[in-house]
Amino acid sequence: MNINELTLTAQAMTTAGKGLLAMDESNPTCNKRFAAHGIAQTEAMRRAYRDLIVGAPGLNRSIAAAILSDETIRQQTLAGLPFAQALADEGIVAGIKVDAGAQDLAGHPGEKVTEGLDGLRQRLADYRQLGARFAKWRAVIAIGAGLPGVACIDANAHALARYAALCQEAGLVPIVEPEVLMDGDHTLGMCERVTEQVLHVVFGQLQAQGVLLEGMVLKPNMVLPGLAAAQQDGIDAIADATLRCLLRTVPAAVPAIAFLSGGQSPEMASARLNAMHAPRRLPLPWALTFSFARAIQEPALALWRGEAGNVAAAQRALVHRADCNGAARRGQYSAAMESGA
Ligand code: 5MM
Repeated sequence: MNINELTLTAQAMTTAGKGLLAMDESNPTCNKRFAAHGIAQTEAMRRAYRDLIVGAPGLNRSIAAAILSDETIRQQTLAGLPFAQALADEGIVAGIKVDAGAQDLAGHPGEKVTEGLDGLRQRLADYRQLGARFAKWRAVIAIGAGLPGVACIDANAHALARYAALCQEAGLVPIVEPEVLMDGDHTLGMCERVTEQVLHVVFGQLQAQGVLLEGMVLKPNMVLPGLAAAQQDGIDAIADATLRCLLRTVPAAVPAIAFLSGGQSPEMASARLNAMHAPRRLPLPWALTFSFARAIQEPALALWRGEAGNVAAAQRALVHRADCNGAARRGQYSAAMESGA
């Protein structure tokens, strides 16, 4: 393990004032998003869309790193550059989603375990050759009647830790993403309890597998009430619950925490991240930033609709959302940034 390289990469990915852009949707997920906007679900259109993103002028002002999918890291931009190279040329660190998706957990209805460890050592070596400097693996944890169970949390935490150790062996910084889903009518308090339990188990497994905390990034959910919860708590309650949960569970040696957006509206994701940087909540032991997919991409995708004539407008919308989140990371976001966007 090259400790120096891992530490420097983790710091570069989460450098001050910037965050990560998740553009690693698998083909089925990307196609689903395209279908919602009437966009053709083809490899050429996925390439054109990722070209729009990577070529957006000013993207590197607020984006330090971008997560690619297997298809994209093997493609070239429309100008003929490998996507990882095009990102590197803009000073954006390229990474790769390496999990093989969440499958039903045997014997545990309603629960999933993320697969993809078989052959991972070789795939990581290949991705490094293709220009990746970090990787990402997402586990999903559902809240429901009797859920999550211990078996689901343990299985996912164990897989995350084994993935992370393999990444560091290969010289790639692992993004460890245990996502507690927003689906359901659970309370903010329930999400806090489950997220705390999950993170305790995840960090126990990371320690057991010998993962270097200084050379990883945590990508958790914010602590939120369920989408169908009767009480939708305010921004300050969410910021307090999220920070209380993270302060209880995430060691200070971890350099950065980069939230997923998980289905929040773009504006709410920015506002909640911003609230966590209010002066009265500082200082925090780790950098606290974003690794959003939908909360950065959705407005741009809706504008693009697969039309070449809409590319410039979509790029402006994308960079606007990135800049809003860059500002939120500094505690400088306000609703006024949205007017005239
Ligand atoms: C939770 O999903 C990740 C963050 O995205 P949001 O900010 O939209 O919540 C995201 O990186 C996700 O893991 C990728 O889109 C890949 O998803 P699939 O399910 O296609 O592997």
